Amino acid sequence: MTPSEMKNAILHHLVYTLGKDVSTAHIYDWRMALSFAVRDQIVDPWFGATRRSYAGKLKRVYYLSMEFLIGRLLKDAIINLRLEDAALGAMNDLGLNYEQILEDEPDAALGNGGLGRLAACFMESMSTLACPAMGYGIRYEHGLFRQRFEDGRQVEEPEDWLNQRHAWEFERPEVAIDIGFGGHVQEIGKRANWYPSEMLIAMGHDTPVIGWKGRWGNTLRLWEARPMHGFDLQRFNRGDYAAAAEPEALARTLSRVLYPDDTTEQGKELRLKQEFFFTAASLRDILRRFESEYNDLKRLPQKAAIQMNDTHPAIAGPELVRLLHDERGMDFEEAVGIARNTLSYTNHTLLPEALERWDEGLMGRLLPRHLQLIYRINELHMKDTGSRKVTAVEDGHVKMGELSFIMAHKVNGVSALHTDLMKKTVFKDLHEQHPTRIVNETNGVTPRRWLLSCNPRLSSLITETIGEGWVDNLEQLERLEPHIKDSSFLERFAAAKRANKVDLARWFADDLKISVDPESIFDVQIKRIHEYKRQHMNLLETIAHWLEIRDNPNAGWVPRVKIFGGKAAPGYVFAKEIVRLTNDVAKVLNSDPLTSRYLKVVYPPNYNVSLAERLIPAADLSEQISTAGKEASGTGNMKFALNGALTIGTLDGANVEIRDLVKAENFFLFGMTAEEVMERRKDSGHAAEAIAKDSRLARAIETVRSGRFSPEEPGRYHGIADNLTHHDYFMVCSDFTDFWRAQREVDGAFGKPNWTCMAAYNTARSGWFSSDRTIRGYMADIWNAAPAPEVEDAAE
Ligand code: OAK
Repeated sequence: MTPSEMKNAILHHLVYTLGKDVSTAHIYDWRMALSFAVRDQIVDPWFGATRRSYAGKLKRVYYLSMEFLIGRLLKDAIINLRLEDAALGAMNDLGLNYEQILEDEPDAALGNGGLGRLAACFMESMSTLACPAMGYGIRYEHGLFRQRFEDGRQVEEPEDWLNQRHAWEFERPEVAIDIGFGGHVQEIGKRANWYPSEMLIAMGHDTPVIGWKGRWGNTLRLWEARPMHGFDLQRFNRGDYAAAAEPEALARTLSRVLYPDDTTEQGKELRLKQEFFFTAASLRDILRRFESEYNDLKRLPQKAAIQMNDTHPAIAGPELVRLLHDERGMDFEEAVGIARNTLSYTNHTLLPEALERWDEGLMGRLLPRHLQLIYRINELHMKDTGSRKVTAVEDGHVKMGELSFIMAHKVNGVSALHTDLMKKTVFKDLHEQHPTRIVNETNGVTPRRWLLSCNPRLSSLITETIGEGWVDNLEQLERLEPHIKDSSFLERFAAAKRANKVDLARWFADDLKISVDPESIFDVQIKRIHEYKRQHMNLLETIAHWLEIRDNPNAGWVPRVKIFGGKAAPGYVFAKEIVRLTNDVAKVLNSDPLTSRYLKVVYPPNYNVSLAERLIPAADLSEQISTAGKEASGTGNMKFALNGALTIGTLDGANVEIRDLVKAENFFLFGMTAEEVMERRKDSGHAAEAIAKDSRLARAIETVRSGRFSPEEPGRYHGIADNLTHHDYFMVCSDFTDFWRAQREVDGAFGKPNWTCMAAYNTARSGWFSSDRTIRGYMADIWNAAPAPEVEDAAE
């Protein structure tokens, strides 16, 4: 497409789709017009892919996920369709600012964090690899809350991305599926009919996901809850206006809002309803499609692979059995076998507070037939394994991890360490019974968004050096290695990083009114706020460092900017205290005339995908400092390494694999191993002991306790200080001393010529962390699916 063709398409949409005249169009109108012009280019390859899946009778992958943290889509589509020159040219021609238009798009924040963002990367990779697939989730009216700071405290505001028209989706009113809850079950022999007492409709909305060079396009189908009987006209006519709208409002509640808890389980009824709602709608849609093509349900596992993204869609097991057994008359054991061969399950955390358990009473009330089937599935499992241990139901609760395990033919962890721990801990017994069921698929990230799109300077340098093949064959980054000896390459590598830092510093100055020196170390920790991720350990180290600079302000300190980003779950009190402490510390440090040249703290509010795209390319140091054994994988860690940041990290999650690949000398390792953590926890005095041994740590904790950062309320942080001194489950104190040592090693290395070599090695050896590699792994080890044959690029 040429710039002038693009310009004509934009003008056409401005007038005929949006009904706006050039003279009255706002930035929103231009963005929508550009989005529609780009979307037009998606439709043909997207339809083409669908036609080929049907014509070739290809096996389809269905990715069921409660969350898809997709972020902005316009730039992604432009890049994958290679429309940058056309779009930029058209915008210039129209006298518009291209960057500003891209920035106008709201983030689609239909997820909390890692799990949701992984689902988004997977969708893009499945399209790039021409893996016929469909994502299924919920079209939340309100995605993850917006975070604002008020006196340093986190305030949550509703996110309303759908206040504006969403340019990328196609409404599918004809894809409307009845979903029931409650009611009673009528048993007929071993089968049963379920008569729900409450019904609503799941309506589909399709978003095309286009792969690299437009060679394939899959669909993300998100369900919206609609009332079965909308508006009550009788009540309205009687003048009871609020009651007239009630059934509608009630039904819509189901897709109203994303639960904002990241890895904490709340056990709320509405949440279980959401889970069943989207899972049941998706399964019905999958079976309908299958039955339109094939007439033998026994072939389901050959033609469909259904991935459960964590346990949120775990009800898929019993529901699929119900559809096959109760509704289609298949023998129960056969139905279980077919469901199992179709289903697989990814576990994303071992934190006990995240493992879903549903009260049997609640489950029986909402899903009476499913509870009966869960009992039968359990009995069958005991019979098959000869075990007398009831697995999926215990203490009046249905355990969704165990249920998922039993109903899946493969269960995967998301990093080598995590998979290993799964076998040794939460799924120890089940693993012994099914030793080949657990497999590892280490996470990955899409290089299109997380390098090509977010870091154009580094991307251009890479392409000029080794050609463009890396974009969909990321392991080609290895070819950079010989250039790491070449001083002109290294200079350009450093220059790209510096320019990204200058951009970020300008943004901090303009948007946050904080000035930072781009020559400083940009040290970044961005992720959900959680004790196991240990933002508070990072803060303690910052405080200790600050105190040391104050003791000796002229000692030639290496300047640093500590950058934090992340949201706390609204009900997670401790995490919210960490948020506030971070802001309070920033206030004191940034205004300290003795030290602020050397040390600043920046905490931009409302961390989201777009902010990550801005911060990661400018980072020198990536903080991956979770308590070993607690972070299942991490994916931010991969994005940083890929963009030439060095990691300071523990041997946790995928850090282990990152360090193996980028080599120990290019990674700042510290802290206890997962085994050492478990061992040390047995000693109840571990925190006190660690504090007694490290005067810097003791002083930092005392400074927090003293009210130095909260003079107007000196007791504000006693809770944090007490927790660290007496409890410290996440071993902040015990790892602090080694963390401090590693940070000083960073100071020593930064600014030396070798730093750029280390950074470049990180980029050159991160190719394995492409989500293309991960998806190939799932296709081979779990889905038994192949890419569509002979696919050609649609865009050049
Ligand atoms: C969210 C809700 C329930 C269970 C797990 C999560 C979650 O986001 N887990 C995260 O998944 C990521 C993708 O696999 C991992 O990289 C993170 O380590 C993990 O915490």
